[in-house]
Amino acid sequence: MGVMKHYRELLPVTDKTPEVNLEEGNTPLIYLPRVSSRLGIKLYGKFEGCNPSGSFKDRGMFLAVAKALEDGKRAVICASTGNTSASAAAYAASQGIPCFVLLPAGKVALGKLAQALMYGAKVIAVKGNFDRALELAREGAEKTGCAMVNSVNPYRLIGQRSGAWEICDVLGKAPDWHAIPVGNAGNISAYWAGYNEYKRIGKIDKLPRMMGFQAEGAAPLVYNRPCPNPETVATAIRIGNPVSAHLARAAVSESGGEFNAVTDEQILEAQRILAAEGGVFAEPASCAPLAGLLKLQRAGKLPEGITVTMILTGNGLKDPDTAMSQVGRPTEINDNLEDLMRVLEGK
Ligand code: AN7
Repeated sequence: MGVMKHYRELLPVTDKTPEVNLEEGNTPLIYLPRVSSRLGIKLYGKFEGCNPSGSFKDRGMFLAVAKALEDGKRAVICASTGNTSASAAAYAASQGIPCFVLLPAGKVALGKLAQALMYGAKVIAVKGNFDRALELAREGAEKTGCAMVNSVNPYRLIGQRSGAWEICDVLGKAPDWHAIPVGNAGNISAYWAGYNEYKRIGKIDKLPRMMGFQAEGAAPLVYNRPCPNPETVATAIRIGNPVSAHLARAAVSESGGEFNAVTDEQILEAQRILAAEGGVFAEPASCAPLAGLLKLQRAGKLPEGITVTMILTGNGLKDPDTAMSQVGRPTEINDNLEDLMRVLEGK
């Protein structure tokens, strides 16, 4: 039914807000038995790759675009490591308004670039990193009056609270730990606000610990200083100066959680484990939390038996290049039964 209809009473929508709906939200919360037993916990993955543009960004984008239209804006602009641009482009297309996206040149996964172009956005490749592209987008928005739909737009984070509400609606409570990748730091802040709101209205009585995971080469929140040249295979979270750093720090300290860094190698290992032992294909950035849980377990810092939800923020299909760089190639055979039998019998 879409997030606006499902959670209307918790959202700042009025009779004047146009309905914007690509049937986002209501994504599966998948119990992962094999990965759970490896870790000695109850592990659920919230598969945000099932959203219409393949990432969690859709949860807030419908609202950012609806409010932009309500305010009389007639175009949207954003900077993006890929998923925000795909989402903005999709919702702008659905409403027939122009969308401008600024991407760090050469550092966006192929699927995301294909999406933004297919949805008809004006795609601008900036010779610089995401942080610089974001500054430019903000200046461009100010000069032109385009609606800025990065997570500095408050409606984005309000819509993204719906992920927390869905988890609680399914589990009947909040998890013990909420594990999430952190880039520009909006989503962890939105989830924390969402859990708190559910507690305030009496839907849950206990809040989770917020566990934020960053890539080692782009970990400003872990090391408590901006990272001028962020670098990681998880291009979605290749961000050195998160705009919502203050909110994310508050979420972690208020909840008794922590930030942790994982290496690219650990991220890719986690991506393979999630796919091959969980049956879920998520993009590299989305696998930082699982990499972190594996790391904490090895250090003896993962309490046994706890319930953990990890947010699988984007679909693995968005970044086929990174996936193919780690797996083997198909076994090729001639079109006869003998060749096939040799393979089936493992010869
Ligand atoms: C798959 O698209 O910042 O901490 O420009 O695509 O809320 O930024 C993407 C971020 C995690 C980090 N996982 O979330 C963008 C962008 C995936 C992402 C994050 C992103 P935030």
